[in-house]
Amino acid sequence: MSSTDITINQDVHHPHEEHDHHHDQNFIEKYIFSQDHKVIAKQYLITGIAWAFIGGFLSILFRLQLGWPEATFTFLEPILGGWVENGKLNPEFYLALVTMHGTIMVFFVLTAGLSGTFSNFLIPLQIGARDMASGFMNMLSYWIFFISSVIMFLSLFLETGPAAGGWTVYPPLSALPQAIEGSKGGMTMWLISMALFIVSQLLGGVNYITTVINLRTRGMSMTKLPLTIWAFFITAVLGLLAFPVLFSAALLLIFDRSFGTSFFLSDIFIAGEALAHSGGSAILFQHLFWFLGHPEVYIVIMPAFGIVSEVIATNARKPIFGYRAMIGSLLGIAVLSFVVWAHHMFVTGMNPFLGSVFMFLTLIIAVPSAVKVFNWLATLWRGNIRFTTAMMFAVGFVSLFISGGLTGIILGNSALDIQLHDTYFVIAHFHLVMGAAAFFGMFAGVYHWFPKMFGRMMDDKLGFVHFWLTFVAVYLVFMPMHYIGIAGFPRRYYAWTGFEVFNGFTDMNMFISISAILGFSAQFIFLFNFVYSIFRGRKTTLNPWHSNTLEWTTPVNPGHGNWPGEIPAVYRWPYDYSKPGAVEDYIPQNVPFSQTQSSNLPQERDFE
Ligand code: HEM
Ligand SMILES: [Cu+2]
Repeated sequence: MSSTDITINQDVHHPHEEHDHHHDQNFIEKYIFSQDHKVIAKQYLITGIAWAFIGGFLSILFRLQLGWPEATFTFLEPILGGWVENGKLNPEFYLALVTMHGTIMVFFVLTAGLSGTFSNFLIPLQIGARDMASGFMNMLSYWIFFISSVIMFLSLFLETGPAAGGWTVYPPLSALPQAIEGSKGGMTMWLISMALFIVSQLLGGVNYITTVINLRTRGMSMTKLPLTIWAFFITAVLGLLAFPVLFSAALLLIFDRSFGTSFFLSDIFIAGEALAHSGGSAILFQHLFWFLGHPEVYIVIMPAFGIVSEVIATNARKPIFGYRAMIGSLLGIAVLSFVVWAHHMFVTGMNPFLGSVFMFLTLIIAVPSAVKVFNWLATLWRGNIRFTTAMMFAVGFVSLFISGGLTGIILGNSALDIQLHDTYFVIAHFHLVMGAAAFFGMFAGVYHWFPKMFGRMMDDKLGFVHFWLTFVAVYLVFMPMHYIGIAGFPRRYYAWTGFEVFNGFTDMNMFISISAILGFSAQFIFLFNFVYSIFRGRKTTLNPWHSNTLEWTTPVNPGHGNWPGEIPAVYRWPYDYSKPGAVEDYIPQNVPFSQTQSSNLPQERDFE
């Protein structure tokens, strides 16, 4: 492969002179099988956006059913074929829709799309490296993800439909191919897709970790790293430790389904007939799933923590408040996230004493979470705030994280959770804190780093409309869900009109569905702005947000290798905003102290 002869050398002074007139890469090398982290980041981003629209569309389909349970939707027939009969969704297909929606959003959009995009884009640019430690493995990681997502997508075209066991694929539904349509071929494809996805995550994660540890530029000590990099780094460690557990669970499930083992099946009778294999435990699968599953929710949110810290500090023109506490709380959350998994299993009949241990550990997570929230608020406090679109989304993120985090404290109490488990209260909790908040982090990141990615600016007016519609819609969708959830409204029910108690919620369900359609439609404003701005957006200047981090010291359209000459050395931490005595309200990390005499007053961070 020709592009491997680009030696990316950290120490040579002008490694890119020869690179520029090195033989021309063809289209495929440059844009398809690229090993340039910036191109790979864009591949992740665009794939993630495509998945987000597919995943979102699926949720609109099932919201139609929930919002108008008596209506017939004949217009769906040409789109969905046999899955709609006389304008009614097939109930099993409903379950498949919920499953695909959750899987796509959690893994393909918020894990691969969010973490993959920004870890890839920012790690080398912000630490001062020419690329990832292994460009080849990085490319492999994207393409394995891509293949895995295509396999998932193709399961939509199976006659028996895609997997229908929920995004957590609990056995026995997932282990018995004869259980329902959605536990047939679709489930096998789900498991194979996830196994490949995990391989891609591990390849990516090893690369991120190695790069952060080994390829930092001169002067870039760990305590001078931007918080984005800290967040991506810890996220990668979480993935590396947690994903293999789901991998083994998926493998064992494949064995149970296809090779007659019984890891997750116990004495099960189907139509009075005992199952041939017995002796396993379905609960074991839940332990394995949630040992990944809980860290996973932080794998989703942590990159957003990092992005939001950067965007808030930059646009409040203030040093981030409590830099060390921010790192400490990331580490604290990371460690704790491994010891709370069973709070998803309070109703599995576990010993109440064990439940109280998990309750205790769960509630402690609120402490580092609150540290982060208070530090963001303290950074905003008396800031010289610029309301860019990215800033709006970052502040929106803080709002959503608070709203969703509070209900986590309620659910963390095992006695309360027994009431609330598997109701819409849980749906509301995790959609606010992980679904919507993580999306807001992603939007903040896209609007903020778009100029660096594409050399042009996104339109702020459209950005504002996009923000406000999305922000309002998110609350209109998820706030009422708490209410019906407390009343016991269950999740994953295809039809609820048969239950007299729930018929009082007809209007509310319709309201939620209308809000969801509004929120989904608003995303087309983003899509338009994104695509239009890539080609027609206003051209950006070198450092449009007057930011301190290293990515803004590269050319507007950096080539492979990022800096044409030497990589800049780093002298200061990334948050020297509005320093007393300074000429400008920002001093980039690569400015030596000798150039800023007047602002070199003893300041907390200068001694590091
Ligand atoms: C103060 C912090 C938090 C606490 C105490 C907490 C607690 C809980 C508890 C106890 C449950 C289980 C409820 C049940 O199924 O009956 C739960 C569900 C969930 N939480 Fe949280 N949570 C917190 C923050 C978060 C964050 C930050 C995220 C995501 C980034 C998140 C994502 C989820 C998800 C995805 C589920 C539901 C999974 C499912 O059943 O499909 N939580 N949370
Ligand atoms: Cu959890």
